[in-house]
Amino acid sequence: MDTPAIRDQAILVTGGAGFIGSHLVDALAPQNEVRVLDNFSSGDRTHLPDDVTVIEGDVRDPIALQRAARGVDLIFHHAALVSVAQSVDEPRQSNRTNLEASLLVLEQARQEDARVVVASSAAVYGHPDELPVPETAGIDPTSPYGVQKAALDRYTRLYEELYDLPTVALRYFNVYGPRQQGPYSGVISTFVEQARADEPITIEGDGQQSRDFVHVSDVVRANLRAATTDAVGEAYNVGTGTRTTIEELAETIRDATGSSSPIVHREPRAGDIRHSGADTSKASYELGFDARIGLESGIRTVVGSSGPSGRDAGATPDTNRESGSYS
Ligand code: UD2
Repeated sequence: MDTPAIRDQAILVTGGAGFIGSHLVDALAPQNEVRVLDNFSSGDRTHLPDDVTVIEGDVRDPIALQRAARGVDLIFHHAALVSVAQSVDEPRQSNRTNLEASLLVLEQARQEDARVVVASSAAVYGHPDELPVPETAGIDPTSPYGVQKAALDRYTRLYEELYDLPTVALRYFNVYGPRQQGPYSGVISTFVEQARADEPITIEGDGQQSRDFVHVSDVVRANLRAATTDAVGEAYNVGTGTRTTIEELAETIRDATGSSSPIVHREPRAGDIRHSGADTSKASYELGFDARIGLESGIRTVVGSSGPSGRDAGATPDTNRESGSYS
């Protein structure tokens, strides 16, 4: 199914200079009036096209948010503190950004009568008790980050039930792609950096843990579908339905980079989730979303990108049939 075009709308993307947000902005900017609210704590100005309005401010600041959201038709809420480890160290600080500020966003959307699409997470499932995990599985987060996303996810759906606001929560699995950078960037960008430098590729634990890696251009397409669907007031898994072990991933990345890096093992990460994989049927049937980018071609878009920053890094993820185009 083709992704419906979104045009002539006033749109706010919170966290729009960040990894996922900036790819979404790229897809929306040509045909809409796009505003980005970002405090640039991890976002990068060079990732933004020229024709968007940038409001430099914190999503926790009601004045900045009000200014950014005035008159919008649609809000994509991607501003967050994404580090699970940081949420364990500083639960109140991450709660302020990930939950309290998110409630401000929902309230602002209510005032503007704007549709809201929020970034939820597979973290809501904790250690999933079934695989692949469907949206009906138990919500049992194992970190403050997961608790915050679970509450946001529920609030988002509640705003549809209580106030008739069109809302959608997207539960991202392990998102990767160009522009993923910084201290908490995910295993794929870490392994690619290590392989490029011919340094050891560091697997934490035995490498038999598995993840569902979904390319950022597929995540953008899921957002565009969520922005137009009639099936609102729902949460959807955004993954590929395919799991890959971390060991397979290390080998694939070493091959893709032609690196001579050794693959080494170190201590497993405390509290690591063993297996994570999405049941994608609800997103497929109700949202019309199916991921298109396979892991090998997706990894090529990371290897082929010009580095962590720069607009070119994420603009055209792939050129083959599984192209990273957003439509
Ligand atoms: C992902 C999300 C996180 C949250 C969580 C929910 C990312 C980047 N993070 O965390 O936001 O939603 O899922 O469960 O998508 N690993 C290595 N070597 C390294 C780095 C990582 O072996 O140098 C392993 C790590 O121990 C883990 C796996 O790779 O088993 C994935 O780690 P990650 O940090 O990329 O993502 P994850 O699944 O912990």
